[in-house]
Amino acid sequence: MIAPWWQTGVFYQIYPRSFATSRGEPTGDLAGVEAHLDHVEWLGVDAVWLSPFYPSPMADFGYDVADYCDVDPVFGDLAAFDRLLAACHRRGLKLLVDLVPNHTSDQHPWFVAARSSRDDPKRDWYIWRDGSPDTPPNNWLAAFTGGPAWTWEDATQQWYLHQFLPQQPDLNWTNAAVVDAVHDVMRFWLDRGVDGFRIDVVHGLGKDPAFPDDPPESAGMPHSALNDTAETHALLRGLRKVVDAYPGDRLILGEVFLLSTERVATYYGDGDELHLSFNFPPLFTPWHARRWRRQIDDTTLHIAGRGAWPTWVLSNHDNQRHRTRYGGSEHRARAALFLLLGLRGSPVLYAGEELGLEDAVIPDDRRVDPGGRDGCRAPVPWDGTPEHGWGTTDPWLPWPPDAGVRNVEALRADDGSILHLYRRLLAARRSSSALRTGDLEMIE
Ligand code: ISL
Repeated sequence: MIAPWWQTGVFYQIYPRSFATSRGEPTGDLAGVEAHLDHVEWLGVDAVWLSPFYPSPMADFGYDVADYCDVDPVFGDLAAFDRLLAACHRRGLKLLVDLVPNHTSDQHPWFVAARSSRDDPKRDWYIWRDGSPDTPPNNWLAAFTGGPAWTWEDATQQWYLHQFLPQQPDLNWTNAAVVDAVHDVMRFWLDRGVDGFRIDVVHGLGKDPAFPDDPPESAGMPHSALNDTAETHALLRGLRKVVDAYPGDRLILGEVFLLSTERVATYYGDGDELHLSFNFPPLFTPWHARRWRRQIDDTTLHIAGRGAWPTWVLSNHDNQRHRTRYGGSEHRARAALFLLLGLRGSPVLYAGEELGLEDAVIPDDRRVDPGGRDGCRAPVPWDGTPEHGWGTTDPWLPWPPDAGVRNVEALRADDGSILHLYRRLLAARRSSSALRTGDLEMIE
């Protein structure tokens, strides 16, 4: 059998706010992405994953979605999306959009209706509990705030659940109408021609119906890193059926943020849940051979061991860039690429790592993310001018370090740069079936 594209290809994550602007704004947009696809194609990746661009109050910079089927004016409009998708396809690039089904924005019309009254038909689309205003229904903690994962609604005298910010209420996936509504959202984008979805917090959808307290040994952990229930697997089989009904190998790549590879592996099901899953324990592993060896063995045992295909990722929009995490040395950033592209599985790159970018230093008065993740979201510098190709010297976040020399134009002009190393290694991987689909054997 010929391996599908998502098994042989390399993914490239674009965080649209920080990639490129077409109109000299402090934030990037879809037309800016389209205008820079030359870079993506030249680099030699196979698929783009685009972080959310939907209408959003931006409490979580787009992971709080107020309309799943439109584009926020900050990023453009649906026509701009269609142009970007067509441009990707013309260049032979696949395009994944980010599906955020665990929660909506509190400004989503569904939640606006749900919170309006206990009798509203949408009330049960979210998760409500009775109780007294001073005692949350259980001890679950929200991500980013560290406070309870429940907020008391005075107007209707109930708590609602939010595994993330209070502005991100969790949808109630036991309600069949919610399931149908999200399936329809998927069809909306599949019909437009997307090649699949990266699915946010996909392990979060199902909840233990007893809503038990999180155990004392995980005190301080957000519930979102612990939620791991049987209910979710049936829901995933449902999502999988939606994409499988379309021709052309459409993909679901899930974000399963559980800190055990053995548990992550279960979200592949029996080939009937996720095609691919992120697996973050390696991302959190320091640059240390023995520790990495253990992660690789774990992945081989648990993911490859059940006939599933692993993914490997070192950087994304939620974590310090790996160059910074590994101590800042460019030598190490280069070595890390050999590791990333040499392992058995599908690599996912994060835009800017090919420039060897480090996290930006964010002064206190420029911090905007409630989760403290601004550093890795600094705008990509395209050239050495003070505006770095953005048409403004003052983008939404400070530039990454050394942007005057560490930018696309300068590194492209230097054949020995890390950017050229990325391009050469990606080409080597593409031309070697051993690197793309071969086995992995460890040599002591
Ligand atoms: O970012 C984290 C810790 O700093 C993770 O725990 C993160 O919350 C987890 O990976 C889930 O992330 C996803 O969903 C969040 C959103 O803020 C992240 O950007 C997204 O990747 C809520 O939608």
